[in-house]
Amino acid sequence: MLNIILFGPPGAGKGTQSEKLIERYGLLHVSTGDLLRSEKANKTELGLLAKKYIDEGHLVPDEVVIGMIRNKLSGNLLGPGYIFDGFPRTVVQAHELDKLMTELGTEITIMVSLEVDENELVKRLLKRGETSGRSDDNEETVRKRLEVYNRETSPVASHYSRQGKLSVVNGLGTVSEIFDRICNAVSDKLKFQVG
Ligand code: B4P
Repeated sequence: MLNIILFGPPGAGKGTQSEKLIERYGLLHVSTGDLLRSEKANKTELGLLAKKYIDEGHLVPDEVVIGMIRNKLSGNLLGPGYIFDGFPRTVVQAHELDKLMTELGTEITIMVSLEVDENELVKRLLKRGETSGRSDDNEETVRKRLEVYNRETSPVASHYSRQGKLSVVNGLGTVSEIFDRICNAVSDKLKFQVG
């Protein structure tokens, strides 16, 4: 199986690149942002709980997100692999994901971390906010999300670096340029594994 974590700050292009990676590798998409937004839109108990965290730019509590991931993965045991988009976002979530992968008899192949500077991130998210209707795409919430990312999420990269799985990719450029960089990182990793 090929299991990719697409990592990076809000607006780095995780959702954008996930769509292309799914097409290329036939992976199953697991986006905690999309799952939470769908719960929110359906006004489920979980969605109502998540709403206040998302609208303020905070992370949804680990136990909620982990429960949601376990539900999503159960019953999908076999397949070409997964692309994790926006998950894990804390070191606790990373440990849980590693445990879950072991339970499924597989492991994370690579973490691709998209690097984009803060000015560009803010610009992209405010631009998306003009049309997305997303409650968290406004300047105040975007700044908060970046602060939360730097404090709570960025340490997750060191977790996978210690496992020799981190690959840092420049996230500036056109969508297809960045996609080519990601595919090169994935094939280098696969070559290395086979060799
Ligand atoms: P997410 O939905 O994961 O959203 P994101 O970080 O905003 O976006 P992404 O990086 O995918 O950006 P995109 O490709 O769309 O999270 C939303 C919220 O949900 C979080 O703040 C949190 O509250 C909660 N949450 C989610 N997962 C959680 C977890 N595991 N634990 C706890 N809470 C969790 O790109 C952004 C924009 O840039 C788009 O408009 C795109 O068109 C543009 N763009 C992309 N690539 C570009 C390029 N190369 N050049 C120019 N523009 C580009």
